[in-house]
Amino acid sequence: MSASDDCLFCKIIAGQIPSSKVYEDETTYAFKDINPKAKVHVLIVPKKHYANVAELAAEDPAELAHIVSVAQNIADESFHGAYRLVFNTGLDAGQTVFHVHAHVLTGEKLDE
Ligand code: IU
Repeated sequence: MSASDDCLFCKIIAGQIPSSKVYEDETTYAFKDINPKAKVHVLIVPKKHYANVAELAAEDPAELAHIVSVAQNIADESFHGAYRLVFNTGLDAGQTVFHVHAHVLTGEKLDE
């Protein structure tokens, strides 16, 4: 784990860059994706900086489980508990921001 001064999501969490907040608690922050791929597209991030989901799972599995429960709550409120949870991991899988984030896609029936 190495927090970077250049990390966009660290700056969003710190309030240095504006975001559309959906949920926040002591360890976790969730906000609307600026380029939504579904009716509801939320990013959930741990406040601590981890580069990707594998690093988070190894270093703080409880936080990973918490992120899943936050995703579940968002989907319960917006689409009867149905959702897709995606962690792009690595450049070649489409990861563009290297602060782990769960994409929660919900709010409508999703393409298979
Ligand atoms: P990715 O899995 O690393 O590709 O996802 C990064 C996401 O962050 C992507 O869906 C962007 O639309 C989103 N995003 C954002 O919500 N706010 C920003 O300022 C930037 C990217 I840059």
